[in-house]
Amino acid sequence: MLTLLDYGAGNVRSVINALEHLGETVHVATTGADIERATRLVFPGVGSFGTMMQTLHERGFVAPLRRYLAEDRPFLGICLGLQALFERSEESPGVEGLGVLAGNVARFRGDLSVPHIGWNGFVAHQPSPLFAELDGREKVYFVHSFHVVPRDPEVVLTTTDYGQRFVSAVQRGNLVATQFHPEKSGAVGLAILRGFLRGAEPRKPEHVPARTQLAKRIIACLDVRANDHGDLVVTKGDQYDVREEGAVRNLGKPVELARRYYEEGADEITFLNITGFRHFPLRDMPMLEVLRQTSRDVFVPLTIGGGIRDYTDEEGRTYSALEVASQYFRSGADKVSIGSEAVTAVEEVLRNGGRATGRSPIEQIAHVYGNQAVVVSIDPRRVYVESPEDVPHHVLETAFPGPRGERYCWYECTVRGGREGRPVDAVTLARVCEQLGAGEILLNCIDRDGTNRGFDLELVAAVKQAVTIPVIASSGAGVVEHFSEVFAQTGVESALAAGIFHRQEVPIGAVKAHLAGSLDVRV
Ligand code: 1PR
Repeated sequence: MLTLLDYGAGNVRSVINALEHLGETVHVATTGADIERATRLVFPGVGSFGTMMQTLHERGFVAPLRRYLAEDRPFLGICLGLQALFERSEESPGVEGLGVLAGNVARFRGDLSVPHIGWNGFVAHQPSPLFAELDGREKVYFVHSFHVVPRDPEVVLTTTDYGQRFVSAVQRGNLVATQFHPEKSGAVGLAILRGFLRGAEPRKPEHVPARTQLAKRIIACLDVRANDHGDLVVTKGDQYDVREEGAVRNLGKPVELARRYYEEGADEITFLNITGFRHFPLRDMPMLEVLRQTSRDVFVPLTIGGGIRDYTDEEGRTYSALEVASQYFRSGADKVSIGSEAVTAVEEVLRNGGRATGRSPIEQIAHVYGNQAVVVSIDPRRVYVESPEDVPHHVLETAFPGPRGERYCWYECTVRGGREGRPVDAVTLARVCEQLGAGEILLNCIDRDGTNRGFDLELVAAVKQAVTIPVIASSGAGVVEHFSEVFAQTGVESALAAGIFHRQEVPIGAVKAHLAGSLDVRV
């Protein structure tokens, strides 16, 4: 019996989807006895080490899990399901892990963007059933801030380079566990899962890279809303105006387009529920259904944004932003993206003399689901000024002077889909959101959105320099050179586009082929 251990945090749905896609029937363990009965056990995990261990104890999973592993029955741990096997983690000092493997879990150190998010390679150190169909050149999807440090070198299955070399999978007998997410690693990940499920003949891939490299990610973004007939459509604005001759532009159906982008090689897919600020998303059930359907056969990370905020309905029932996010995760999202509420939270921190309140959606969602699950989406607009002293904001000297020859500008954050400007600049917003626990910044730009004029490199560079979390450059991509330009000139980890992909002007494959000469990409 294939059993999945669900301790209630994060997106286990995508692991179940991947296993079902491979023809398996998955039993979800709800008691220790379910673990006893398992013949193959999969333990995926996201969130924080401490919360995970606490829940494992509360549900009575710890002793049966230790027994299962002591008997060397087939086990696949994923992400925190790998880290749980060790004695302790720097993430949650004082909390004991399962201690099945000797060693601990450490945070990435050094001058690196953390979390380590994206597609990286692996160096195989021993034969494994997981490698049955691989040749060693593949890339797999990672998202984590901590990595395991085993004391016994014999258990090391793979290593990966990210600033330093770290252990990215372990194996001992029938126990195998990966830091990467096979369920989010496209066809390669499905092949890895198949190797485990079939108990394939252990094999070592023929290609052993000298070192591995994190790929630059290309993200396809789908702005979704109901059109005037009430159908949920993918739309696209020009500088956020999605209407053409009065009607909402309709560029296709969300699930179909997402599938197309997956097949064309998108490294990640983002859905933005762009009227989420108006309509409460838990009422907007079609959006949850879009996620459910997409995650059934799209095996790359899915991010969803729009309407993540506290809400009170007509009957006076209150929903927290965390509950909204939880619904999104349960429906298949790997990350949520917060727009307007991030601006509100930062304004509150600034009013509070720079001190966090602990109440913001960013803090609450990051606490439960981990920083890597929280993206902050910024919608800034350029405002020109004569001199840096004119405004109390982060001001840049620009190579593109304003209409009256102004040589300086700042980027005003907006809320409600660009409808309302707020007195916070994008650089400050990104910095404070990082402090609050955001794991990634999705940096749009209203001036460039839909223009095909290229990313606003000045904005992207300023935000990238201000934070250590990964930054996604967005808005304005028109030709493949815009991608190489933004990677070369700003150092961002990923770039997002919408219009050129929807209109099939520039296929994702063409972007990757163009980048492949000079940068590492997943092909
Ligand atoms: O404020 O938490 O409810 O989130 C709302 C989300 O919806 C925000 O992330 C906000 O960016 C997004 N949004 C709101 N209104 C619009 C609109 O277009 N009217 N879309 C909107 C934002 C920008 C990008 C776009 C890139 C690339 N669209 O998503 O995909 O600019 O486009 P391009 O390659 O065609 O230039 P909340």
